[in-house]
Amino acid sequence: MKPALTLYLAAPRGFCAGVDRAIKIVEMAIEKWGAPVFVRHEIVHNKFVVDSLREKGAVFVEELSDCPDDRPVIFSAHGVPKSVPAEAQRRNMVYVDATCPLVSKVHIEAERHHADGLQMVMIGHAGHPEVLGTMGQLPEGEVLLVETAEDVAHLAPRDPERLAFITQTTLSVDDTAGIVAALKARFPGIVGPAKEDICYATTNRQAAVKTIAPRIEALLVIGAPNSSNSRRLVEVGSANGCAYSQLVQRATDIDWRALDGVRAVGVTAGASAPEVLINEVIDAFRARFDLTVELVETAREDIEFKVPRVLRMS
Ligand code: 0CM
Ligand code: SF4
Repeated sequence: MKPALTLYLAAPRGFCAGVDRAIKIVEMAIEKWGAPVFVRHEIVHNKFVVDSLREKGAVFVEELSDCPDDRPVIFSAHGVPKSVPAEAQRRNMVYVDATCPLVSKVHIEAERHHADGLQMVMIGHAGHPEVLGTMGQLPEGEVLLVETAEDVAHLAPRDPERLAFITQTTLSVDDTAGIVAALKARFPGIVGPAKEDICYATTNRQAAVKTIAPRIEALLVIGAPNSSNSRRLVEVGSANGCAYSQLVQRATDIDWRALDGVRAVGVTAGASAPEVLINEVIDAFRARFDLTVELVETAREDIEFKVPRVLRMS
């Protein structure tokens, strides 16, 4: 006799429109130009996705200097500093930018504020490729980074009256609200978006976790350790009362002993985690438990982004 367990499956979960588009860009580029097609940085932060594309002919590198001049190169969904396409142009390379349009939107915001003479404060995680890409839209020193509300006290802007803020797209909605409040308290004239620049997919996936958190004893988030939005989902689980909130890359990562005696578990997936891995996790639960799967849908997503024109032409 298998023990009974209810699995609350969050919706939305998994792939967002930006990830879907970025993966399509790599697949279509390989179709158009043949292998190898180079990709600067993991196209999205998921080993399974990267491995499958590698099998089709993608070569993943960290820097443009690792690419030959005569093969196409794709820039990852997280965005790149301005210097990267500039260098590709200088080398006469064929390149396709798979930056998510919602990240590009933040790049444009930063440029607009800069043109208005404002210095920027970016809320984000130091070293994350999206942060490097967004900060790299403006000259050195024009974007000051804050990671926490405490960092706000240490900011030394050129002119405290001439500031704007932008954010990484994959932050915790609740933590960011606290940092924005600290910025507004110290710099009442700071200009910014209505709330922050967190994308719809990040917002919706966090809201779904908040809804299932009171019903579950454990939460599993399918995603990679370098995926910011996935790690934020684990934190949202813990912050909303889930004592065991864990990131797993796939079913083989599940610590079954930690789930001993648990009768209600939540499952979600970061924006870069493919549905096959979610199904794999559900199947692993079905093998061990008398399983009931309950879908908890807190939003519907029908947003789609077009691939760049160069790939739409046959
Ligand atoms: O930014 P993050 O680390 O969450 O990236 P990801 O590849 O896991 O998710 C999709 C995106 C973007 C931008
Ligand atoms: Fe775009 Fe958001 Fe998806 Fe990142 S998580 S690719 S910003 S939709």
